[in-house]
Amino acid sequence: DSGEEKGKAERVFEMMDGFLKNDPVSLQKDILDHVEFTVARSRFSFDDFEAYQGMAHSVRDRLIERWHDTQQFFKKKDPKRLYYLSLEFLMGRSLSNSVINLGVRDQYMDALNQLGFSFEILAEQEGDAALGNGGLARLSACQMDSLATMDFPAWGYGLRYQFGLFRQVILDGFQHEQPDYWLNFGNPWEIERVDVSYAVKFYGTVEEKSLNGMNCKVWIPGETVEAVAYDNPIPGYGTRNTINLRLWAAKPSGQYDMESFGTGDYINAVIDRQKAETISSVLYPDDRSYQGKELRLKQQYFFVSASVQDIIRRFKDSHSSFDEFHEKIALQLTDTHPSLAIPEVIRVLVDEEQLSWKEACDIACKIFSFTTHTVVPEGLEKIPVDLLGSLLPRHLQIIYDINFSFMEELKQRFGLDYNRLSRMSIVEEGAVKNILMANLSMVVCHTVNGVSRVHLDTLKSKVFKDFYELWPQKFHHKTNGVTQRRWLVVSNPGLCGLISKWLGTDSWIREVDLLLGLREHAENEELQHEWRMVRRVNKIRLVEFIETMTGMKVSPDAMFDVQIKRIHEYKRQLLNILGIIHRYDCIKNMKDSERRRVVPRVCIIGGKAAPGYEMAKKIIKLCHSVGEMINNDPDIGDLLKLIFIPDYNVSVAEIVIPGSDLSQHISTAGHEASGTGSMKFLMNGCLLLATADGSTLEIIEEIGEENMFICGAKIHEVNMMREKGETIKMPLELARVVRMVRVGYFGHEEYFKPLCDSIESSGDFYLLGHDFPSYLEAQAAADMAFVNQKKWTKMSILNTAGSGKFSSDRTIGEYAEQTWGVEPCRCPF
Ligand code: GFP
Ligand code: GFP
Repeated sequence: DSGEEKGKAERVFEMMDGFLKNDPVSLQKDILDHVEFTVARSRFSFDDFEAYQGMAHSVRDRLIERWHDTQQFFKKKDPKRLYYLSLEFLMGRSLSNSVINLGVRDQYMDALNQLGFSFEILAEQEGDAALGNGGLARLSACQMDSLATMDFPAWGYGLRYQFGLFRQVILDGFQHEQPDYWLNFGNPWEIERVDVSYAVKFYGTVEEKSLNGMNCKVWIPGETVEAVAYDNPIPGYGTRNTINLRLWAAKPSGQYDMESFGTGDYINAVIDRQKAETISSVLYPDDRSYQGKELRLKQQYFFVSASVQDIIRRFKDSHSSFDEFHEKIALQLTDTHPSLAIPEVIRVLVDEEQLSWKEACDIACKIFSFTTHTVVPEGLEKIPVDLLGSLLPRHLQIIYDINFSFMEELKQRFGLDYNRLSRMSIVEEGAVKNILMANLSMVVCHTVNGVSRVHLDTLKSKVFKDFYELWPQKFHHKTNGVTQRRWLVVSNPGLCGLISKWLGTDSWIREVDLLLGLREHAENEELQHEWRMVRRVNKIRLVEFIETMTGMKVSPDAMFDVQIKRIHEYKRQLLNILGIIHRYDCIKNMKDSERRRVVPRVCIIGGKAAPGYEMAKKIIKLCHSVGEMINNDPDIGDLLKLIFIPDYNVSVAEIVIPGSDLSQHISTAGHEASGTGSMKFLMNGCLLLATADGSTLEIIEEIGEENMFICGAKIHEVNMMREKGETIKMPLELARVVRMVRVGYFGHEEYFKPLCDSIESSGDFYLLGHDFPSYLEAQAAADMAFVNQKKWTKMSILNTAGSGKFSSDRTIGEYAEQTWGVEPCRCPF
């Protein structure tokens, strides 16, 4: 920018190199000021938590400064913007990530040291922001980091749940769910925007009115709720750009309301109003069936409506017609959860902005893109027509109108092929009529993306076969990725420093492909030695963490074998546990001379089960019962341990991943759309034991089969076995361990019976029987490899070196270019 374009404030700002100073003395003063004036504790006496709060507020100031600059710059440049709509963001903690991305970590460390505090201890004071369930939600968080770092003019939109994902408490081996009071101690990372709020309407009726000689639909709502914005600045790394994640909270509407307050029952009318807040009160745990849940639908519409109003308001601030709307706006739908944005945009454009139906639909078709994160048709949302019609009467009409035009288009193309029409219709007929949100998204969005290459194949050949035949050009995939800022720089500083030392640069933090440079050193003895040392330190950190969480002492000499992810039958934690029982049984029956050759293992499992998912809860209990037996068996000692880490979340992952040797990703092939946990382990030099599913297939291409342990049926084999309904003869080893569970070797035989039955008498849908032998072989291969530490370390280095493709920077670059058509817009000062 030329000097003239800048205002006075900007010039002063540049001269001063920013208004806020980042030298240790200025930072100390800022921290102490916040302790005194924001936290209201004496600056001469405060504890770790208060110091954390003071520090967090001083970091927040720096975020806000850059965030303003970025937003002003975007306003001035008016680039095409991306709006990323997701009902879930799993952000985890913000402190470390923020100071790293702002480039002030070392300065803060110095400042704190001089004040007598430790950065690490303060960082531990922060709770996790857990506004999401699992993969989809963490993906959204990683993608925000990449969008900011790569300077894209992007905003995220979501819901500010008062209660995030439940806390998992284990009592006697059983999971119990407790509310997550994450806001009870304040949240310095958000900015409440009382100045930014919108009315969101529900229920009521639609009336026809004539306006300027035109027939218009007017929606008279039955309830109005206020959406208030909470902004969460997202700093990029190595750039001044700081983008916004705007989360909406529900508040009672302040609108004058004669009806409810006219009855004289003032107190009850106020209490009634207060109920509005329940809309954003709690995140639904993932049970894959929200069907018919009114509150869930209200949440979806609430966040979508506020976001769409905000987007249109911002656009109108600087444009006088909608001609350029599609050139300035891309709207990304994360799964079908935000797909009500489609009828909402059309409604606002037609009913409120008086565009024609055709103009509005044309715009919608140009701005929306959609990514699906599931492989199973049951995972796709359906909304009962009655429910939608009562909650959002105008939207139902719009969806019917879209469907009508679509059905006409299909008839033109395929004739009166009623089967096809009914398969593709947005409206599902049946005892209960449903709106199929995925079909709605298919019809309107210009692009539908899968989250890995093989996921796209499944979409084309199964889930959306008819749509693929109709519009092959709409189908693409963007293999997921994770951010190396969070998953290496924040969580594994040791390895991070080592990588930079050997590459001679830390540029890989933005240009992750540079990691490939490690390949040439993979056999270098000095690097290997340092690599092992760093990994050892991480293991010791994990050992200490395990002791704090579970009271168990484990040896860092053992192989740490980890499976952390949501508990689900398809992810097959059960296969892992049965494998552990097998190992236990083998060790028990060994002679002393044989035992000496056993590679000691610490098996670590962590993850939450959806509250209503009984089988998953049984798996957690089984893990505890088996652990109880093994861990207390004097015959076994350090040869085998089984640890369940309770309340798995982002912060737990940050400690566990850098400290693990082997990690398991053993979904039944064809069930994991992508999988992103594997990518985090890969980056951290942990070896993978995996089935050929989802993104693993692409990982194999990057690092080579020889650098991981692959097992299980391939996708086409799974499909064939299921089609033929073949029953596999139960392998003897598996039959033996299942029998141990069945006869009560680990107690609770009645409670565990359904787990045994799922393998032996209900058709073994997830194919544990088929995959067990090859799983044991892969485990044996891992043992062999671990004994040769040189070889193991080489594989570990090659894993990190080959992980570049799985950075969310690559994913976002592809989306920006191929799906959204947005370009970087870098804030210059
Ligand atoms: C955004 C932010 C505001 C900020 C302006 C200008 O506004 O807080 O003051 O940018 O920096 F939300 P809109 O883009 O929403 O108009
Ligand atoms: C889903 C899929 C995963 C995929 C993520 C992100 O995860 O395979 O990696 O979305 O695309 F199952 P969950 O939200 O179901 O955990």
